[in-house]
Amino acid sequence: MNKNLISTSKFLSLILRHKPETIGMQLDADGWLDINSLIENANKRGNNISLELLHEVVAANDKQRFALSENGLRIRANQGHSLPDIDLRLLPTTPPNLLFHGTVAQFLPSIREQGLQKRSRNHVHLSSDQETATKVGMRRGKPVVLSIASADMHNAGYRFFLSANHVWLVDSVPIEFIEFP
Ligand code: HQG
Repeated sequence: MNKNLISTSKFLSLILRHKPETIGMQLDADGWLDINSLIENANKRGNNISLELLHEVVAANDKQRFALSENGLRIRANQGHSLPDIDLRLLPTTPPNLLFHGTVAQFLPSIREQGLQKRSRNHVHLSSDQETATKVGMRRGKPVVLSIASADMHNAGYRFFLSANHVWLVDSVPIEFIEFP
């Protein structure tokens, strides 16, 4: 993604995951925003976004962070929200045997005590491959990848959701399902 696409993607993440009030807006209960109003409100506040640029960000996004509604009139983030009342209406899904979580060493003592917690987001994020988890961990320093016994966890009654961009979402991961490296 080029610089303009990256900064617009970051701006859209802010609006669609965390702080729509930055441009005086509120998301629908299932996370959608009307695209025309988004562009209008963003531009009113000095963010230079066109419909074309927004479509380019959605299509070119390295993680497919955003989705358009079927009629193309609305946009939402596929995952990563911190806004408490957003329900993406994802269906509980059976996970693979193992999933992965990328983190850093400084969090391990607390993770060993509490398991994985969602912290400021609405879910704990897990990946189906170690490479993605490594990249997630790298955002904070030297990555540490934890293996999660997701099938066992699912059998124990925990619900898993798969976002439209293939991120696995859970409410928490208790320590007994975490394998530390
Ligand atoms: C850690 C990015 C101490 C957890 C990525 C993580 C992802 C604990 C941090 C998405 C803990 C939360 C999410 C505990 C968890 N004690 N630390 N008990 N439990 N943690 O950013 O998973 O590029 O909310 O290990 O690719 O890092 O934005 O979660 O380090 O998919 O699209 O607390 O964000 O996607 O950090 O990243 P985050 P995450 P985007």
